[in-house]
Amino acid sequence: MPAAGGNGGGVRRLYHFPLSPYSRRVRLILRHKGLEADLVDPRTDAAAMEKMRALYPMRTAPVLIDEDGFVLGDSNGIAQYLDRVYPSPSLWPEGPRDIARVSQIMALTDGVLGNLIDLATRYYCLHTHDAWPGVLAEIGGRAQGALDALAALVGGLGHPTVIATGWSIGDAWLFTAVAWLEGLPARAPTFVNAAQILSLGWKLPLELSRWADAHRRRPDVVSL
Ligand SMILES: N[C@@H](CCC(=O)N[C@@H](CS)C(=O)NCC(=O)O)C(=O)O
Repeated sequence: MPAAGGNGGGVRRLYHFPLSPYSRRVRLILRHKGLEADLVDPRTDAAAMEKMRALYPMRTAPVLIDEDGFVLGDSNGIAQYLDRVYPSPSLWPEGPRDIARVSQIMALTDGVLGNLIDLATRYYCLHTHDAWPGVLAEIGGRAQGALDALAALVGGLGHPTVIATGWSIGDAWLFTAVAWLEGLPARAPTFVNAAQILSLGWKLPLELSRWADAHRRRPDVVSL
């Protein structure tokens, strides 16, 4: 959709939360494609937060305003848009087997993040309700199931990246999620959302941290 009250044209802008995996994966894609963007952190600017929320009805970060004025929310939507409008270099693999693997990793990763974030932030005010243990078991259990499935997937790869030929969008999705989950304990003393996410009782499989080890020193990752 064309930007309503966008950035006036010319400058690509990304509303982002610097440490959020959803925002970090979009920054990785922009970097991969050599696209510059003016980064706006709405958590440090109430007016920017209002503006971002007005631009995308789901009221979440990231939101991209591209140079042409098109406005997109949701990291998946932004990724699809960027890959079609700026196709080279692509982060998507070729071939059904690799496309299937990458797509599944992206869906499982989003399942983990969405379920944990929903429980620990958006619905956390219900945690004293009688029904909460059942909801936590089901929705948290799905997140744990997705984490375990991701661990099994990367455990059986036989190469450091999700597809044999190198870094893909599947790696960007999974790496930023693993790094974010690993970073929660350090943030918990000063960031209540992190403490609440940790309180849900999930466990990050060791295989996922081991898998991430191979990618921590990538220049694009380091510069995030
Ligand atoms: N499906 C969205 C999820 C984005 C999302 O949940 N972003 C979080 C940051 S981690 C957010 O904006 N939370 C603020 C809120 O929900 O009010 C995406 O892929 O971009």
